[in-house]
Amino acid sequence: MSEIVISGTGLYTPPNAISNEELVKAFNLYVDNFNDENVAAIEAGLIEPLAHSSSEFIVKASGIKSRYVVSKDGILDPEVMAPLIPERGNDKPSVMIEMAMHAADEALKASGREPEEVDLIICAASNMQRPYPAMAVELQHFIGAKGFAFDMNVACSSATFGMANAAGLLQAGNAKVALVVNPEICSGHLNFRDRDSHFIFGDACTAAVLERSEDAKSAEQWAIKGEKLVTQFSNNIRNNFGFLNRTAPEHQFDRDKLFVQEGRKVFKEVVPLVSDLISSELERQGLTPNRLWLHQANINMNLFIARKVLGRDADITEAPVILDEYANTSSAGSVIAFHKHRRDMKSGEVGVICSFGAGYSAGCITVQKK
Ligand code: CO8
Repeated sequence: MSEIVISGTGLYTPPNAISNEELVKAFNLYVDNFNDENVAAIEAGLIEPLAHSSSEFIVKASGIKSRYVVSKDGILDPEVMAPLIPERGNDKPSVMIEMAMHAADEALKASGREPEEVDLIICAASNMQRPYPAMAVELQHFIGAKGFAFDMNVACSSATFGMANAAGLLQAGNAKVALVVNPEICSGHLNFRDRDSHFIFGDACTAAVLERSEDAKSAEQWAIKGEKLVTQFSNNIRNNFGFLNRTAPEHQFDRDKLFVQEGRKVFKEVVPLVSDLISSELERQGLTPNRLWLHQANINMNLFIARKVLGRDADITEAPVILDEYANTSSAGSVIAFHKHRRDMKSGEVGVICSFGAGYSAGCITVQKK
């Protein structure tokens, strides 16, 4: 079987940063307005007053200090509390694909490939801007790629599941140059009025080029030594938005039509699932990791997982953190960590790109620098 390599990666970071302080200020204004407007009902005991959020809590509970978003103003307007992204004509690249084009451009340049050499595109993300035509086919059109393209959604694990699928299709001879993009506009499905989760997510897009080792020509290549994907049903992270919502109009805009989670349960259940996945994969391959590029949801979660896998505390270079700056960018997170924190590694060193999230789903790609 041919060895598959990652021959280039790219990252698109939206231009608008929001600090915890800015986000909390807007949230607390919304809370004050709500409590003022409902003072009579609150005093009568008919509804509970809303509570303030705090930057200190956010940093302590998650490690998140800021995030980037596609559109900032609406999120910080207590009357809106959502990004405002105007619709575009069908002849223009959609927002997700514009992000993907930036990330793809960087990844293709790094791999020494031209867009027209790409013959497989997978757009793997936790939400698609529309059901059809596939986002990936739109990207294929706008960059002038050949072959075939399709979308897949495995929530936060979309990138690793996408890479594993691309590797399989390359190995089977269905394509020669694969591009996997992960445009995540998490701000579009986050409830900025929910104190428990308003701080969790940010927007970003990553891209990776995969090809057979014998075809690759980039200076830096990462051989895929193994892939392991797992899923296990859970209602603890859920979003019930979908095409049937309008068929039950009385519930169309309920809270569960955006991201909802039982964060503490997720933490407890996913840490062992992921630690076991990475450890068993490395044992099966007889490899010792030099680096863990983990999904970027929560710093405490990553410290736990790294400690279980390594059998000791990881230092910051062994399990790099980008969630402090980017927050949780869903499937893009582990790839951002890989993209930004690998240049110092030497030939022969091994790392694990590992994602985990809703489903539950977890994906683990072991790579070795050539
Ligand atoms: N400010 C101040 N206090 C707060 C706030 C706040 N904003 N929020 C909650 N509190 C309070 C609570 O009320 C509670 O108070 P009390 O103790 O008096 O009851 C206290 O703080 C503790 O609350 P929690 O138990 O909820 O806090 P945790 O320590 O558990 O931290 C976290 C919450 C950060 C959410 C944490 O549980 C966590 O990170 N869990 C893991 C979650 C995770 O990894 N989820 C993966 C989701 S990503 C995914 O799958 C992709 C989905 C698709 C993308 C969607 C994009 C929108």
